[in-house]
Amino acid sequence: MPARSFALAALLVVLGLSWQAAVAQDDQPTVPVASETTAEPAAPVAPAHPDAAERRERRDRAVRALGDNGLLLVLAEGRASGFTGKRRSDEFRYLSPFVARDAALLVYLDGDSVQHRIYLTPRNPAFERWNGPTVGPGEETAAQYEFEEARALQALPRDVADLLADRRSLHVSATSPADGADRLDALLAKVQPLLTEGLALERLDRRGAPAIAEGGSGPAPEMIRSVRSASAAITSLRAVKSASEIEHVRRAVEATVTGINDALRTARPGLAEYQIQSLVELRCQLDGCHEQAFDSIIGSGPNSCILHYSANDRIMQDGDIVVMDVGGEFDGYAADVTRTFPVSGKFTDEQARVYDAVLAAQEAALAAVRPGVTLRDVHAAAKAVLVEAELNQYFLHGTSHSVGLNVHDPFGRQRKLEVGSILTVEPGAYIAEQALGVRIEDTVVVTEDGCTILSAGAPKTREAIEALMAEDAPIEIAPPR
Ligand SMILES: [Mn+2]
Repeated sequence: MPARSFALAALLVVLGLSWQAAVAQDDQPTVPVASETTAEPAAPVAPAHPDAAERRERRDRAVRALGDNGLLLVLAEGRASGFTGKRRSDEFRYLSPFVARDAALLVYLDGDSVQHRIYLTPRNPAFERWNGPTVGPGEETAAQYEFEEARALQALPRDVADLLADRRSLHVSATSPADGADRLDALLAKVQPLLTEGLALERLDRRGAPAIAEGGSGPAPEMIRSVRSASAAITSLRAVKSASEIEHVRRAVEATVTGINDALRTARPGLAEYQIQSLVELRCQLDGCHEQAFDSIIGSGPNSCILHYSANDRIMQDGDIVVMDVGGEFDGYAADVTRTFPVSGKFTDEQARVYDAVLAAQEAALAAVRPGVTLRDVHAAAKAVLVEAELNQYFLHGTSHSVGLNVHDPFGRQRKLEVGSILTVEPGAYIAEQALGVRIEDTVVVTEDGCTILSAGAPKTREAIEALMAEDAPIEIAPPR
């Protein structure tokens, strides 16, 4: 770890110097290099962060979608974990170019223009000595990340109270613990006494009804400041991906496919599920994924029927079928791909029968994906095939979910797919009494006349899977016992 920190520091120095060189070339005032000064080295003025402009545009659209003198507050919070993603508040990540603990975004309409502020914990040299540099409030941060202001977190309650003097609503993104619900309560308790005299906060639930029943003699309507959820507006934006988001997911899927294909070449009876997991995750990381988007599922034999199996501690046996549901995460964006294979390299007749039915269902569902249909329509297409194959009773979950910053990205139940929506298509059948589970899952992006299968590089027909499994393993792995 120390060696790594040193390498990072060296890299930062190199980047700083090359940026200064670029400035000099452009005939702009030259920033003094460290060797010309005897005092502290000049703080490098960082160029704008590559994600800053797109995040700013998202905030613009979010706040304009709110109407009503749009005032949007987004809190960052700690981590939740599990299958719904292990995220620092996704809505914060969607709208902020960097992740910070104990941070907030405050975005508001000011006449025709949108003001963007970020609130951060002031930097602390003692903390940074142990934990590394943090991003603090100040003009440099504001410039680098495209905010009008980067202020100290302490100023947030006062600023919210001031902005509420002439705005009727505060729209908040903090509807789950991961999105900072606890911190929102604490913040609002600080805001209330700072409001202009006579004004009162009123929490509304997700449907816009008062969360707490009003007494007979509450404040006059014009004195009420409503606290509403902004999630519907943000979710709506997240349902259609930008070109850069699609590219991020594509990178994550590509790394995942490489891992799956290497796993297929490597799997054999006697190896442990976790050895296959390790190989997939190694490939993801080598291909640029910092972490996995969710806990890898390598379920062999009976575990193939456990939908969220993640212990991955069984030794794979001859005759087992294996459900491998994995996804790398590239710069915050998830992949989600499942392939099912026989650990011996050859499907049995019964495995083949179920496998082919699930594959037919998946192909029918893929054919149904296009702009204008709902996730329910896609599910119906898969279901019809499995009903016909008399396997519907073993189909235990939905066919599709949205994918993005979260492996289970939010997506309205009634919402229609649009060009740029990203979703999974993943029917399955799980016959527990036969220890025979099959799931086939692709991550796809909706196009004008259908979809592009981002995970098409991983084989799906029985023939293609068996052929790949017959290839040499890319890495020697010995059975653990
Ligand atoms: Mn999935």
